[in-house]
Amino acid sequence: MSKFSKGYFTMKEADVLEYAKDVLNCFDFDAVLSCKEIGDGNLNYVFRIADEKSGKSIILKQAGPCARISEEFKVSPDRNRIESEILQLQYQLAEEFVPKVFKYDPIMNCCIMEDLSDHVIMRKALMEYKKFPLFADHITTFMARTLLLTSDVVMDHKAKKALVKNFINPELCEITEDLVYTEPFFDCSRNDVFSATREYAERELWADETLLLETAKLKFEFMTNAQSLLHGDLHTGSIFIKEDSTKVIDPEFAFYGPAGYDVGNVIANLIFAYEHAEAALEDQQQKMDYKGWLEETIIQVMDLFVQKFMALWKEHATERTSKYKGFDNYYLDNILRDTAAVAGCELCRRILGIAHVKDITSIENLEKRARAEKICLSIGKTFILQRGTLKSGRDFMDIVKNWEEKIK
Ligand code: SR1
Ligand code: MG
Repeated sequence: MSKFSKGYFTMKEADVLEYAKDVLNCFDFDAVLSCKEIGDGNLNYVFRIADEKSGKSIILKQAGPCARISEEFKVSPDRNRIESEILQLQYQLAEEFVPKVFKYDPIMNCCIMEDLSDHVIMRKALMEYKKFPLFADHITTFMARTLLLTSDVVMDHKAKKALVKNFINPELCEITEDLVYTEPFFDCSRNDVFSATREYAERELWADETLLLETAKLKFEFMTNAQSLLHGDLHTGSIFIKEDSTKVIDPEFAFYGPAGYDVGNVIANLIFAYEHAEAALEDQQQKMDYKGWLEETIIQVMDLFVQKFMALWKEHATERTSKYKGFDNYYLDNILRDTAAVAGCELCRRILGIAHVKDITSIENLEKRARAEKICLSIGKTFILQRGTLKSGRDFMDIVKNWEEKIK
């Protein structure tokens, strides 16, 4: 009996090599295998196993008993089942944009998937000022398909409820409820606030009762609106990209929630890249050019999402009442409202909460970092408070540009 069938333990590189030889039948008998842990996320361990001889390589991702970022977060390794299953489901819905899963191992809580080493993590690439002209088109196809085709508008309602049940993800949802909707909006001990930003946060966010009330409403919507099967953590660190290809990875936060959660995360994280370029680029021409591309991308993400979602609706809606005149616009309006709100929460929580983003923390000039943080917080607050009025990509960008003008 192999040590891998006796019971779960967290693997080191040497164990993964042994696992590849003993359990996986995907390499030649004379393969010359090497293994490296390459994960840099907050939760899991990611190993790349490569055969020097054939050039073949795969990824093994294992969930540990707690989060990498802090042992305080005890999260069941069953999240690896959720991740493997949703990757397979998303592959059926949007094959071009999802890595292929080869195997899920419920004992070792790991899954084996396609190696995407010819792609790079999008956040890193954006911080190197790379452009991806196909990104807006790719990500909007992925989101429109995965969000609409898993909803009650299209699915048989009993089949959809079975998916809701299968993707109940209480521990990972609790992380989002705490880290996104609660802790950034008060002086929580787990927050990690840059000293030059603290006073601004106290005055503009924590003391603003109108804002706090809105965040409470949003938290309850997140917890109760089982609208679509979400990716649940769709930031630029969850996207592998190259010029002609976009792959969405790391859906372990998947569950049935408000569709705007995914769209809002994409928008907020593009804004982090935008503010990174604003603060870090010295060359004015390069800054204008790169921010111009990001602006166009943000606008396209919003507007293409709307177009594709509505086109898919026409083609796939099955629920009788969803075809009543005006219901499609009502439904989309709610998603746009949630998109703005979630983008707002994400902008605030990555500045004040425990899990930051490198786009902002890597800004070396501390005054510029403080300005970038205040801009993100102000955009975030405005998105939350004005969420009912943002209907197009231009509406989002007007707010971004307005705050850049105001905060010097
Ligand atoms: C404890 S996990 C912290 C953050 O990392 C993940 O990527 C999610 O964004 C989560 O909120
Ligand atoms: Mg992740």
